[in-house]
Amino acid sequence: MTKPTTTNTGTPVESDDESLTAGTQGPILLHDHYLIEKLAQFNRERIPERIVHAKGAGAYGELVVTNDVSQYTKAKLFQPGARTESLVRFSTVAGEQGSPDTWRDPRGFAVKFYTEDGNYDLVGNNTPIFFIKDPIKFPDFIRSQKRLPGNGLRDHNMQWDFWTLRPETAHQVTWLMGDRGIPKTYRHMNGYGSHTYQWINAAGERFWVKYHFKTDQGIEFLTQVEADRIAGADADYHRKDLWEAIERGEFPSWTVYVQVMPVTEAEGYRFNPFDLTKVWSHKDYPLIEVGKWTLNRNPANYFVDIEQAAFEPSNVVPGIGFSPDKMLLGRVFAYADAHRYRIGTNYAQLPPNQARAAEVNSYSKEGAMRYHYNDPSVPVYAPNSFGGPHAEPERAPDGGIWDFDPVIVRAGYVPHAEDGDFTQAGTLVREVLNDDQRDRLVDNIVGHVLGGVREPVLSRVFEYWKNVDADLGKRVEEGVRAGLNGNGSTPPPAQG
Ligand code: HDE
Repeated sequence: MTKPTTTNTGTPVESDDESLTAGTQGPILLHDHYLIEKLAQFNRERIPERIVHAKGAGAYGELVVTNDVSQYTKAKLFQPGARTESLVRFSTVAGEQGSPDTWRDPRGFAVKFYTEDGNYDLVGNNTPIFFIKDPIKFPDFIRSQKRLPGNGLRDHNMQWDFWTLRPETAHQVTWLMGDRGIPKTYRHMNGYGSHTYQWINAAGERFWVKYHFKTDQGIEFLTQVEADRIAGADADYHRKDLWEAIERGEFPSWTVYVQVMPVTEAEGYRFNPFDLTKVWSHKDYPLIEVGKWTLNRNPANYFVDIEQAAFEPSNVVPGIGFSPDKMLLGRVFAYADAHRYRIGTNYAQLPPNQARAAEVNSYSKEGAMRYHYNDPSVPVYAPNSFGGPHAEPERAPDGGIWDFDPVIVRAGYVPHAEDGDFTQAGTLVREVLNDDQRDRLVDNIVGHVLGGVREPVLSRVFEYWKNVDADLGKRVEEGVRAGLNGNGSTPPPAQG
């Protein structure tokens, strides 16, 4: 027996098929408020898509801690045996909401943990690094990866113009143009916190940490040819794969590890440990197992659970803090700001964003779409004499404190002994990739560059890759020149 259709306020409706008119061919009547409600609601069904990471997929799951890392952190979700409900959203970066899942792009790996001390969000990617190291470059970087202002088209020349003018991008671009740039599915890729975070143990001792989510499904990728074919056949290939795997009861899982660096070692480490374009060698700081993270429940409603999900690096809990990584500190501001704009000021009251294991006693009140409110007997100001919530510094996350030189400057990081824009990209190419992976890297770069890169950018591309690795750069230049008109000549320089 189906339920009766009602208006949004529960009044049964006369018809979902015919509008109210004066006679069968007369005017539609203004007081057909149900018709008006339906059309007005339809016009307002969309919220702005995420300005980056607009296309994605998500699921619920849980983290089970399998090792004792309490010597490094007092965070309750990381205590031995702890089980914590979790939500994840995987995504691409540059594509709009309807874009193909299999475009070459880093993948978002945004994890929310509903801990008993409030929500903890670890908003990472499927790569341990990123293109840039200062948040002030982020709008410029993203615009160079999206669409030209005139014709609204994406443009490889613009992408490579930015990348080759900011050489710190080389490490991430090497990852992007390699096999990791197009994962076979969201289940067959690793996740990383990417930034350096701070862990604080019960004794108040501090450690720098990096998170690794290693897929238990194994790393698998799509070649550019496979990805292009799939993009044409099914734009939602990765979203469908994740949904169907969980529906089949084939719950994907990842083993969570951390690298731990004593705070006293940061200054002297051969790479700047807070530079988001760099990794820490696993030889220097081996992976320490933390637990098993499994996805075992599909969202009940895509819009409510995933489109309205709000992940923010500012959501940290006691035992976890920030670090001098400027990109992390920029994100600590930006995400909640984006959510207030994109979802609405009371977004933390929506189902996927509500604290589940912790009680909320904030002094926030009113504002658009509010539907949870404090008990009217609780004062709406602090301090107060009537039992309102009060801060408990000893319980709060201390956000992470660290020593620094307080002189105010606008300057890049001071390079450490082995820091360099191309150092780790070169190590990746020469020591991590095998011959087949290097061959595919060259092919992918050549194919992407042949997609419209022109002088003066083209010469910089060849120099960029020769700086990463001389042989790789030589192969890229040969491949591109052979591809351009077949006789090595290059097209006229880009106009304007
Ligand atoms: Fe994001 N990023 N980001 N980002 N990011 C957003 O938040 C931003 C960066 C990442 O599935 C936005 O709600 C700034 C690094 C993921 O909902 C926005 C900077 C990493 C997601 C935003 C960065 C990420 C986002 C867009 C430079 C990996 C999707 C809409 C300082 C470590 C989360 C939104 C989801 C989303 C800002 C750089 C990952 C605009 C300012 C580095 C996975 O707030």
